[in-house]
Amino acid sequence: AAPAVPADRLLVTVAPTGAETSKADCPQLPTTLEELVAAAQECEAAGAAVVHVHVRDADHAPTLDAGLLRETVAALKQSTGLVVQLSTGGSVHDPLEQRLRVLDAEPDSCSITMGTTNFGDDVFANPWPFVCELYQQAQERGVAPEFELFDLGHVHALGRLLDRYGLPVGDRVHCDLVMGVPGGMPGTAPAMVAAVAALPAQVTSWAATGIGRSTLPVALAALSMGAHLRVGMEDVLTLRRGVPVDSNAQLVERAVELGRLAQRVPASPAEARTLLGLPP
Ligand code: KMH
Ligand code: ZN
Repeated sequence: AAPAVPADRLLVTVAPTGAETSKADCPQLPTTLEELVAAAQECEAAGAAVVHVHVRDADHAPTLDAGLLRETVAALKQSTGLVVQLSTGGSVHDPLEQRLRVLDAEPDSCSITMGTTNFGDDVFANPWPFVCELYQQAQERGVAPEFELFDLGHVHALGRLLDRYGLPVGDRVHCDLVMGVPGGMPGTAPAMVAAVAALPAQVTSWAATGIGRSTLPVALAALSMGAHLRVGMEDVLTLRRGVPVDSNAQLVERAVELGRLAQRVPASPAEARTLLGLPP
């Protein structure tokens, strides 16, 4: 049997940048490689174990440039112990073909969103054949998926995917409920309970993320259900109404503090690797 991680461990994933916020609107958003590495190091020191990465170009615009992705994975691996998870979601404007090629950068982990969802005024496209292709490529390359579930339909689709194609390498199934996206499931405790009740039996661990004002309610509900947390400036830019986030580390520190109150201990990167079925 795979080694167990103690039940009190809290996996904190940080999503420091995302693809939606502009540098002009939020100068403290880490968009250069130097800023990203510094943010990742601070977040690791604060208790994060996984970094979910979107890359920006020289103009601070989201990009899936293959060279930049590779350089970013290498820099994060060299300068932190964090599990490096590349986003395959990219931005709502990225073509599916380019999103598949993210895996060429050889991350430890990749996000896989389990279906199409309205995303504010945009559409975040994840057609079923694309999801199947991305999952099979992750299996072939030994990349640990994190399944992003924006809606109850995505939860059901995860079961269909695992039934059809089997388990990820490492036999661990980790997913993240992304709640409060305008177009997805709301960031509420009842929605979380419904989604968790519908998780397929193969799921071995789950986290939750609340976007914007649902950040704290979702974090508190997730902790009350013994789950893990994803936090970061991809998901929220204020600490509370009218108070901007200064750094991603602030959000990690808050997650760790909430976890401490719930008698949880931050998972180390080594424990995160075990949770995700990655080799030590
Ligand atoms: N930027 C969103 C359209 C992911 O990283 O996989 C999608 C997203 C999900 O952020
Ligand atoms: Zn993302």
